[in-house]
Amino acid sequence: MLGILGTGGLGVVAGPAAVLGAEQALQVPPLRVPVDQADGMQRATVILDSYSYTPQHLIVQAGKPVELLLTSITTITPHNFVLRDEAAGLSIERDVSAGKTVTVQFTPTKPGTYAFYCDKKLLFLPSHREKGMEGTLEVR
Ligand SMILES: [Cu+2]
Repeated sequence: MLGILGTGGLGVVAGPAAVLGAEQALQVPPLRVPVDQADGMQRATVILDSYSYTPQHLIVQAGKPVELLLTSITTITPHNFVLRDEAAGLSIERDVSAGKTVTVQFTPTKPGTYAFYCDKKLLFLPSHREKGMEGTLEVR
């Protein structure tokens, strides 16, 4: 009796555990953007690829300046970085050509969770955002 229960339990645990492992391998944890002691800037590099931002989730502190180095690692496809929230005073739209690095600076003042994304698209095709090129800026 005990033997049968034990085997059943193992079977149930093995399935979900294997699936979890596969998901975790694809995820990059949120980045708490560090404050540069030299100039007080919250500075991070964000890699742009087709069709992703890495890290995809950034955590910053309100009231302190942020500098993002947007680095494209594509060879042809141009991307951009759009972060817009009128109520929070955020209005950023910057093109990042293939293989280039562009710097954006802003100071978030209002805590909240904001989406950033790439709105590039070719005629009739879905936008890069629709292909998953989207990320989260969390302001605390
Ligand atoms: Cu794009």
